[in-house]
Amino acid sequence: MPSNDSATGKFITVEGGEGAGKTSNLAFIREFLEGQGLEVVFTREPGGTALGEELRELLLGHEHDGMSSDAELLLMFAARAEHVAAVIKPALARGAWVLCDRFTDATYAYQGGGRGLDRRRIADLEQWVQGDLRPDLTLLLDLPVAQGLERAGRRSEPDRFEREQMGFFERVRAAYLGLAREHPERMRVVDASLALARVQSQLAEQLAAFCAEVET
Ligand code: Z5A
Repeated sequence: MPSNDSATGKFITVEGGEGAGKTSNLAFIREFLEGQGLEVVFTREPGGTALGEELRELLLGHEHDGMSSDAELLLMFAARAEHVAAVIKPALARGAWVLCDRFTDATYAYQGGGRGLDRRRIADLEQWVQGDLRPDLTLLLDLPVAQGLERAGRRSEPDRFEREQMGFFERVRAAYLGLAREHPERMRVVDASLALARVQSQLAEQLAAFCAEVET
């Protein structure tokens, strides 16, 4: 199992494309972990710090609609650098578990897959900003793009990413599934196309297996 060099806590990330149901399931995951008696630090990307939340507004808002893909990538990692240093590493070091709504897999999927940026650049930034820090468990909520867009369409005003076209989201999904094949030791694909109760039973199963593995 991948681990965080000096850390004692565990780092869990949740990923997925448009309308995959991260928001609908994060509270469930958090409650599951807290039910195991764990201290859980719940956070998100981009964001998670005062600086990160400001960068999130720049990244998701429409004030800079024409931002270059390179600027977008670097802003994601600027937010991440602050988040890793100020929140994630300190929490893991004191033994807390960190539950993060998106992390670097999202950069590989959206900036790498979606925007077509060279993944070696992403890998260089990942190494620079994170060192050896990688998630211990990543739950990937996967569903067909059309179904996710249909679900997301029921919500309010689309952000800068949500305005992208079908092809963009197909590339994002393909990149996520490629990452899951590349990292079977930490990534678990959950079928998010099913009814919420069935999605949550898959999540509970994966979390129980992970907690059991950590205990041994
Ligand atoms: N981004 C990036 O490009 N690079 C990076 O490195 C990072 C992020 C870290 C913000 O992410 C954007 O940042 C994101 C990628 C980019 N852009 N996009 N798009 P975010 O996570 O904050 O935003 P989001 O992807 O739009 O997630 P969300 O708002 O949390 O939505 P969701 O989690 O995908 O879905 P939901 O709100 O839980 O559910 C959507 C609807 O479906 C809702 O009405 C639910 O009631 C319904 N739903 C959920 N599950 C079900 C089931 N099982 N059945 C039926 N209906 C369901």
